Amino acid sequence: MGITRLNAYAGLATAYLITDQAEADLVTSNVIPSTQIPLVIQDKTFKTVSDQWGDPGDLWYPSVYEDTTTDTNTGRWGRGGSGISPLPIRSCVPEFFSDTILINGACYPYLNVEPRRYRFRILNGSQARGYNLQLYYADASGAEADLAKPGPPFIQIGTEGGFLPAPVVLNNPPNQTQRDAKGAAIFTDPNAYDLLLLGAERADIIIDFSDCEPGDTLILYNDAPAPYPEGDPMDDYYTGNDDHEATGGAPSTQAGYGPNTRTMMQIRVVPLTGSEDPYDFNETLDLLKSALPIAFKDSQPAPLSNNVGEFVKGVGKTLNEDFDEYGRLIQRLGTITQNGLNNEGNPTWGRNYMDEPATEIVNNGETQVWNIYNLTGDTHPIHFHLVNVQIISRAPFQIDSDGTPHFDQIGPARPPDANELGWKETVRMNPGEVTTVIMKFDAPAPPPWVTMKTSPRTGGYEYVWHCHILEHEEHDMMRPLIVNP
Ligand SMILES: [Cu+2]
Repeated sequence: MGITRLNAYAGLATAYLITDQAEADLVTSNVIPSTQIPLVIQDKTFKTVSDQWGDPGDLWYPSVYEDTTTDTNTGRWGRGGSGISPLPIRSCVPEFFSDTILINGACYPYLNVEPRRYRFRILNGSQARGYNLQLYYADASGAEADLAKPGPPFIQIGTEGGFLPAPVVLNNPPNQTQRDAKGAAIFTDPNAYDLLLLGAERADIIIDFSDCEPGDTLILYNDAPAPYPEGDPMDDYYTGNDDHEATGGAPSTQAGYGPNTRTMMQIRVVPLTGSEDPYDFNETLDLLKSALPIAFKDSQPAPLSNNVGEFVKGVGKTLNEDFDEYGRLIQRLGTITQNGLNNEGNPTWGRNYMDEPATEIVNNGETQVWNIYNLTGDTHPIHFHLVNVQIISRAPFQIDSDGTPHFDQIGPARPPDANELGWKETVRMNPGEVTTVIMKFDAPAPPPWVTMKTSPRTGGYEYVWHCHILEHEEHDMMRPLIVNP
């Protein structure tokens, strides 16, 4: 507790691939390809200067300013001419968006593919960064995406909750992030992104490269704003981006060099070896339209609600942004019962992880609907332990000019995206929206040699729900989830 963000950052991340008979049947019948490649995505930042904190190539985390010796703007994280001396050591940061994307632990990797179908198991293991994944052919340099030349489409068949009830075609053509005049993403349009993954979200996709020619080069591309959805241009690195040195940021990225958070991975098409794939994109999609609903039914619980797209009144929860006792920005979970005033003297609904009493208490086997009102300016990937949830709807709610939210005044609800149907365990919750989820709290039946222990603090089986932006979950966007035996 308190070092998750550092452990995840310092170490390599990987994933477990969990299988079952429904999946094995799809592979045996060649509906989905047997070749699957995990893509574990993390963002990291590497030091460029030697100082008392380390050397070039070492991982850098924003605990110190890189340039601590002069008041110039050298270094990517100089003091930006602040004039403050000495600069403070930062105890925590609200979030951390790095400048270099690693896939399976490698910077700017390439992958050889044959002209056939591949299955990719994608995990966003980043601290805070989201990805709007798209695929394009490379330009003449081979290093940059040609945004006018889309690559093959994706067929998404699953999420972190398992198989989808129906296949979803993405990158057909790619949806680049739509931005308003200020550069903020327009998230209220459910089609304003392509394959969007915030922290801990996962996607199971099939790409058919059989229309590509050996020698073709493709680029896996991302243009999600960070933070999502407003976006700070200083966190968006690409060739020719604006020079941000005057405000303590990075210089413009030169062609052929990093940092670059848009150009993620190069895919090189090599000649086919062995026999051709039995099915192409259209045949695969047709087969999945009949086979995936069956695999979903055989491997997943039935959906709990048919009211998808409608607002259903349930238990009210809130996502809150406050300042802690040291004046540091803090993100917290809460209920819709006001919890006093925050450090600025404004009403808050947020509670710390250890605040008594626990507020999420359910009975084993109970089904609940939660309406989670996001009072902050960020989209939070809210992650549920123990349960997978079904998204019912997202809808706007009202906040008065004095900041008072109205937990009853609901605008028109919209359904989850097609690739959010079925089961999810990490759900994007957008600012100004109430996200409604339904879930059934079935505590697992342990094997006979394991004794289920109740929590001395709360008397129940204790789980958690939390934001999966790592800097948020630790400060202090997590609450206990108590299941009464
Ligand atoms: Cu968060």
